[in-house]
Amino acid sequence: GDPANLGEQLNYTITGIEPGAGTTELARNTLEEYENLKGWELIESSTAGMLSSLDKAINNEEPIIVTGWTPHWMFVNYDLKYLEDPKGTFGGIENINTIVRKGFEEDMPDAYKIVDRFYWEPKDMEEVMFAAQDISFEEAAKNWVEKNQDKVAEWTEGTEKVDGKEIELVSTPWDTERASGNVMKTILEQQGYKVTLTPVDPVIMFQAIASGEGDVSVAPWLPATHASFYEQYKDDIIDLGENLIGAKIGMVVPKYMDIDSIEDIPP
Ligand code: PBE
Repeated sequence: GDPANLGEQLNYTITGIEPGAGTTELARNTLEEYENLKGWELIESSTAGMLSSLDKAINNEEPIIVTGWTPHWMFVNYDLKYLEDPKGTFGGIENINTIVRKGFEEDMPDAYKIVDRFYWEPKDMEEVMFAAQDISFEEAAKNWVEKNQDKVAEWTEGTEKVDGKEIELVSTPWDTERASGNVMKTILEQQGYKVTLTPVDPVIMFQAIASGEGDVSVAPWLPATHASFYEQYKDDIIDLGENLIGAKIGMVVPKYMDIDSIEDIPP
């Protein structure tokens, strides 16, 4: 289609996700930072809503601009592209980090060692996420852990099994984190811990670890996606660094659209 009419065709809207997502905050900043987006509006709804709008647009070969991220099956099921982001408002390559509450190392040194060593690749996370399209995340995570006992053995090496010690694992509700949360839960359970996995909004996740209500999270997206939440709580949490490198967020469009950059979106 003719990019000049894009604004009218899309009613000057970008299809967003949950208000509490880091992606949403960065998308709001993006709309402020790019001069050409001054008249555009971010429609905040839900991931499911965004995906159904995307599916509908693609079935009708209509234009659509969504906020999207990787890893995600949307890039497997559809021909999509990230819009270039010359101002870098969505960050670059993202990591997913592990954070723990202060005192966790002293209270549970063995569990601390395990979560500190936990590191996997986007393809591992994708394996769990894609399997979970047909089975539950719990089952998909258990299968992954079973298949990867060599990796798990490296993470648990030299630690002792416990008998029902409780761990509060805090996560977020997206598929990426349902995958990592259930994998970590399965690993810790295998070591004898009793694990509660609670998905909450990103800001609540940081707050829970900072207040000590939560013990561990493997869900923070950094350095950009959750930067403002991280800044707010960084003095009250322990950051154990990346558990995955190579995530990404941004504005995403079907490949058949004639724009390649956020700056190509007509005002
Ligand atoms: N996400 C998936 C989340 C984190 C994981 C990119 C949609 C967000 O806070 O934006």
